[in-house]
Amino acid sequence: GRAVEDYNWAQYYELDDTYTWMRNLAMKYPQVVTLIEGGKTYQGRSILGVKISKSQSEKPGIFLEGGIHAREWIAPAAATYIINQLLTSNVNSIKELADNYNWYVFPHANPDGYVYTHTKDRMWRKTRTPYGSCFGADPNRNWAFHWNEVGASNSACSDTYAGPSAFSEIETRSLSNYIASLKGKIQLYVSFHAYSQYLLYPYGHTKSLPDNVKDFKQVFNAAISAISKRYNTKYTGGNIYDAIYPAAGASVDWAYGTQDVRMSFCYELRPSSNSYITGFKLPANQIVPASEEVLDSITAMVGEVKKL
Ligand code: ING
Ligand code: ZN
Repeated sequence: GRAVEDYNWAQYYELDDTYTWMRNLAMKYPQVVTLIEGGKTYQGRSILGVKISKSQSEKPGIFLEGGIHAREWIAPAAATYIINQLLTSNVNSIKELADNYNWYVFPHANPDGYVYTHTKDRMWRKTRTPYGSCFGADPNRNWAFHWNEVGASNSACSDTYAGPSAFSEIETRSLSNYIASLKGKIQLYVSFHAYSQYLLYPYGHTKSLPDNVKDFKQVFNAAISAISKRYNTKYTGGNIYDAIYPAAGASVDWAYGTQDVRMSFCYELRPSSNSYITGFKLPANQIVPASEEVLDSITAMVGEVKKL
């Protein structure tokens, strides 16, 4: 096995390398890191996560989901960066995040898809469940909340295929069961995607705004202000339906709409949509700055949620 020290954020990793790193973390920090199998994949892989908890006392939980779309490689990289910072940083604000919250971090919500982007097709987005002559449902259109009402496809060959039914994919079904098992413990749910530099909040299935939209706007403002401080990176956004496009069956909507998770956000990470960089192929030398600024943003987000 590779030593924890050999893993870094100067490159993108294959699934097994990151899983080895996570397993090694659990061995290196046995009092703090618990390895979680949050779910399974069609091809039999684990959806591996870590719980980071610095004491047994009851604390609010923060759930981070990365990699639900296979080709958005910066998403799992940012998630692992945050895991590492929570465990090793000497910065006071980050130490406080680690001390005062229980963290549930799943860098790879779609492992089969991620492996496929390394072996066959760099631009793959979906799961790898066979559907006739095509493969995969969009795991961010498959959650059981206003499933398939809008912004999803009924064609198995489409990149936004909703699947034959809500939670048809074992990935979303099993991970959602794990999340449901945490019911009442999650204060904030964050989903990492790419790209466009947007911060989004519910809903995706309707133009109607969540009842606590005032709180969402307050936290949103703090979060996008913080994300620009370090490198002047501009994020915009708002409610999913208006800020990007109608899209039903997303994880953030399900968490907010069915799990009493009152704060649920999605980051569309670097690059911006008008960048010269090809969207999903963010150069590896931007993993660190993109992750630093999103951790700045989450720090501000958590601080603002605390004030509500
Ligand atoms: N964008 C997201 C997508 O699933 C999104 C946008 C986020 C929709 C949250 C609904 C909820 O289409 C990318 N790039 O995947
Ligand atoms: Zn995505």
